[in-house]
Amino acid sequence: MILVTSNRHKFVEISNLFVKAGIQLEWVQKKYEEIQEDTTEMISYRSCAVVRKELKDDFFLEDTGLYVPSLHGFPGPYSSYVNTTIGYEGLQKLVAGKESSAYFKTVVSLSIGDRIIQFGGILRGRISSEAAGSGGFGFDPVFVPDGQNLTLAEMDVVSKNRFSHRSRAVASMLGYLLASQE
Ligand code: ITT
Repeated sequence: MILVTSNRHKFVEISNLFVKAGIQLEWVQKKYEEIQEDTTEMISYRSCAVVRKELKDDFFLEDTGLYVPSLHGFPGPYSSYVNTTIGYEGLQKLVAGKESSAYFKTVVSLSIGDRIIQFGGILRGRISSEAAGSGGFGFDPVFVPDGQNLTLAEMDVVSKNRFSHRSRAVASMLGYLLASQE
């Protein structure tokens, strides 16, 4: 199966799950055109539809957003833009003095045969006022999952994969792929 992403961290996290499932994963490192939409589902779907025109083999990609309910869901579908502009420090400032709960949502879009099938995964937690850790990427240094004391950036890939938004979405897709192999 082919994963299309420009992000090496995503590849490392996902390949770890594929190794466990005994399915080979090939990485096509590509920055595809991300069409701005109102939802992570639509960004993922539309991106998949664009890449599908060039890539004839079956593949998947995923889009992830960080949603903060006290900011009315912001940055959500604008997470990429927020990450490259104000970064997690800017997000911490926006959340300061407000309810800090937040969640990541990953939507995998699998292009298989003549269909696009989506799989979702959510991780709930909160935005910490203190950044910590040097692992992971993006908002990981300020995101503390529910039931944990550490930020995602303080965890290794195997620990993050135990409960992350991405691992949940990919696990659903792997279940589908393994069932359709039988
Ligand atoms: P693609 O090539 O796969 O699109 P990307 O890095 O642009 O890679 P997204 O658009 O899905 O990925 O990510 C939106 C933003 O959310 C981006 O700035 C990431 O850094 C951040 N992000 C995504 N997944 C994350 C995670 O597991 N932990 C922390 N931040 C994450």
